Amino acid sequence: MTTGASPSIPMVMGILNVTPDSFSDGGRFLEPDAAVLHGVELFAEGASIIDVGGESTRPGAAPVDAAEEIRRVVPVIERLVAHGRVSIDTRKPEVARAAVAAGATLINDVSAELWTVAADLGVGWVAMHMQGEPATMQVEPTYDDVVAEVCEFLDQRAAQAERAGVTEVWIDPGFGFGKTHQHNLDLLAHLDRVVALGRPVLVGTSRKATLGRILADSDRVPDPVDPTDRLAGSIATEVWAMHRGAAMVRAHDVRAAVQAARVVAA
Ligand code: HH2
Repeated sequence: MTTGASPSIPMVMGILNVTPDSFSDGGRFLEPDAAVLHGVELFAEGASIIDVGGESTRPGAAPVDAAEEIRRVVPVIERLVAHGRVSIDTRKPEVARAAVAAGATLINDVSAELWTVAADLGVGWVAMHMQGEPATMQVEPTYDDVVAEVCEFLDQRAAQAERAGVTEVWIDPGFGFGKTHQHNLDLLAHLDRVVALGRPVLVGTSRKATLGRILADSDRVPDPVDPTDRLAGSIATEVWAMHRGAAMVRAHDVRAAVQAARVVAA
């Protein structure tokens, strides 16, 4: 049974990175067979949608050219769409077009630049907020008022997309994308203001660095807790986000996130 059909149960977007260098699952699903198998598992665990990505956007990640990104994601999407809904996690119009031709129906766009592509292709679009570029975004993120600035940006981009004719527009505050530890916490604390913008909100905190730091403090260890050991922090923040009104969370640990969503809804 999946959570996708009920509007009252928050949805879970399962993460499938077909990359050698993603921060928590890099290299595990680079082979198409392994990627498809994992995607099918995530659907079975209750994911409403699987987000396929061919370029890591972790801080400092090296950019990938469009041809290589397409080579990674298209064979996986073509096979995965038989099992459920697929989104493409990309910043490149060529990759978005190839992914939609392969069957993806949502463009998850961390650059928030591709709304005309989504309008043209007649698919959904996620506008995520990012300050700067992945290569340098964590060098010195600066805001006067992070919550107000992120809200204003997302509201403008969503309105632009709606005017262009995109009928399914999601907004995402972009946890960890050009944000300090405190910026991330401020955005989570005031997530109700993002929800109040009136569009469905997606939140991606899964296994991210801010959690590694909080969990290290809780374990009284000096170094951030390893990404694969951040489940409790991921679920805590996902529950918080769902309770504040997020309609979907983007998660590596789909089974636990789906269970959490059901408990929150109950
Ligand atoms: N986070 C990542 C990638 N894409 N998309 C949205 N909408 N929101 C997010 O928070 C988000 C995202 C980064 O996580 P991951 O895909 O696990 O890592 P990497 O970028 O290293 O592949």
